Amino acid sequence: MRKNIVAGNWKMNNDLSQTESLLADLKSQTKSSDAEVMVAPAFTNLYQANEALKSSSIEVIAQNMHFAENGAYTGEISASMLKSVGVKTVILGHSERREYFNETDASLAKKVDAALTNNLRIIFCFGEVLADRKSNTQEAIVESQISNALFHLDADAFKNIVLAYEPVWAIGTGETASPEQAQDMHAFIRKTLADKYGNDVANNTSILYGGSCKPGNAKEIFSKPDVDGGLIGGAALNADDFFAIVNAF
Ligand code: 3PY
Repeated sequence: MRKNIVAGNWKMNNDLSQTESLLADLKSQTKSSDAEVMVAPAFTNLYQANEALKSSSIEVIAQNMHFAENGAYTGEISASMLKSVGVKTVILGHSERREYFNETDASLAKKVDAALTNNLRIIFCFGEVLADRKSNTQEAIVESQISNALFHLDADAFKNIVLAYEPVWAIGTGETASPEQAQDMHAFIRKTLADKYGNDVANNTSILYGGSCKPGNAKEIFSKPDVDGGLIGGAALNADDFFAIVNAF
């Protein structure tokens, strides 16, 4: 059966000492839900974060990676580099990567393949922009993002894939999809998976919601049957807020 997951995407926030201090705050929190908990600090702090969380159940994950194994890609980080500092899960396709770093379905398909080849679990992000929602094309957009980057895979690959629906109009804007809008899209995503791979894959794949998820709205969003947790932005930078979300199941 699929798992509930709450993952904190720290984005480009927190230097080493701020990372250590937030991790200490996170370690002092009490988890009262069954959710798997993950945090994604900056690349520079992954090693120390992993060391700091060794005795805890919080997993340290990465925010991105390159598709090549190594080579002349100045400034980039490979899957094996992530593995060498203890990372087992990577976020791919976040809307900020798509918008500011020109990531496309095609480049993401290559990253997906590289991550799976290296036995990394993937949190694969996608979602429509406001203009798509206004023109009521959000389902077609989401379906194309998923199929272009993932549907060359076999069913077995989905054991290592978590999906994260993040409507771009709700990221960093304070806007949130209503719990009903989230549920409608998550049900559509699950049906898209079922149509391609069958009910087993569809029912066993966790689908997270991302986009201004916070302590005040997490409970209602997570109560929806097809929402299996959240990818959390701003609220993940405060241990009390983050754990209020973790414990919202
Ligand atoms: C947000 O909620 O701002 C996110 O981008 C989560 O990844």
